[in-house]
Amino acid sequence: MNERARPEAVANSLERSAWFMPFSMNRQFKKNPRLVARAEGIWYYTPEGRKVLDGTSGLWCVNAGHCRKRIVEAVQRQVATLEFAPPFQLGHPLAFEFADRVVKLAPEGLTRVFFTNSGSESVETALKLALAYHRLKGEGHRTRLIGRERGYHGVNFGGTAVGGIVANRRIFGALVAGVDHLRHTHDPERNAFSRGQPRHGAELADDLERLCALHDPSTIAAVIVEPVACSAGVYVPPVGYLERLREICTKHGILLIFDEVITAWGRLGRPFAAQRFGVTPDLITTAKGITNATVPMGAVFMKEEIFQAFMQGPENAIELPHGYTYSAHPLACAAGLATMDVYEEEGLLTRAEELSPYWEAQAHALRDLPHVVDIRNIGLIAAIELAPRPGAPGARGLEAHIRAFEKGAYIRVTGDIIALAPPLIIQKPEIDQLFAIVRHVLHALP
Ligand code: PXG
Ligand code: PLP
Repeated sequence: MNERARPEAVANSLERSAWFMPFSMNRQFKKNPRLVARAEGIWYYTPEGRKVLDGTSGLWCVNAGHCRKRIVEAVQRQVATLEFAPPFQLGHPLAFEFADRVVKLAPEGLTRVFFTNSGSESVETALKLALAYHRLKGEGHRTRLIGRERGYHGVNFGGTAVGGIVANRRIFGALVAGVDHLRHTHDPERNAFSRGQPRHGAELADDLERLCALHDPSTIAAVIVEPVACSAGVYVPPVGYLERLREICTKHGILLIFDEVITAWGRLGRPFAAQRFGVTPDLITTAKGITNATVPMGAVFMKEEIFQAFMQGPENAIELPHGYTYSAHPLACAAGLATMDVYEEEGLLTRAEELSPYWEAQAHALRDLPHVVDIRNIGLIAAIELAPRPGAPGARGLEAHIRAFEKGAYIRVTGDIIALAPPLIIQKPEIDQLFAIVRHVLHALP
């Protein structure tokens, strides 16, 4: 056996590793690494063979569970048949087939799709489409982009700028000019321990009117929000909030972008959160679950009218000077088509709706455990917010994450908020197992 096949040998020497890990505590992690070497269904396996329940679908992306045979085999066949084809001025059949397949699942009116390789690239693409669309319509004065406090829109320049997580922004300078932010919707005083959508806060959408008054609405190109803000700690939209945001955008000719990188592909019991909430944006960004994370891919869905705005010039000119080397990569398209087969055959795009009442009850049963100050849930997502240790925000959350891994569950924490979002194939006894581990950890946690 060579070194590469021996994970223990890797673990022993990680402190000197060349890998600059993303969004990680590099030095601390490499001293005491948590590794997984194999996965199947809802389970990860450590190099020693210990089973760990994947409570977060990887990073909110492995919606159909790990190493699904059908997807794996589709990718294996594709890599041996056509491993790459340029997407600029050349095509391969799977790209067209996949595009037509996914738009059928999209909210009514979002009829066209642009492929990227990640959520971050989807966000950049959507923001650029919004700016270009207005210019093509003779409204080039619409240059401002509006995000929201606590929003996460990936890590590229545009997405970092419209994002609203301070820790992700402050060391990167001025970012992009002409960006402003709506206030966030978190209101624990009125809404703590809400089940599903909180009752209070629809009026927070009127903050967009404040920004319109400040900047003049004719300067604003687009508003981008996550229907459920997942990354910063799971903030479910108050009843009526998204509807109100939609109304104000329509009134002022502003494009509404839903960033559904996490919420699409069944997480809320519908293919898209837009369908779950009955609010249709002009553009939707997705990634992650579109290929069950087997091969990186992202996609931006848009209304027909936006697509058509680009199709007006001479036919011998490039309509959109934008795209990625790996847009519609053959392996991603093959993985995506097989993923849609699995989602459809197993009813996974609506399964979260069936599981949600049970999930909600199990989550809220943690209410009286030590440190718990709020519990939020929707679809197959739950957040358990812990009180921070005095003077050490995040320490309790991190310790919960480490202890849960030792006890056999991989759970995501952001600061002192635990976020759970298991694969959509999870069964009720496994939901019990996941919450039993969280319960055990919270009881023992100082
Ligand atoms: N938009 C949203 C709403 C996201 O959740 C991105 C954009 C960026 O996607 P990429 O594929 O470029 O990472 C995301 C990604 C977490 C976590 O632990 C969340 C994401 C990524 C990594 C970790 O909450 N969301
Ligand atoms: N930088 C250089 C020098 C390149 O040539 C390219 C693509 O050709 C890129 C960046 C963009 O890479 P990608 O298309 O993979 O995003």
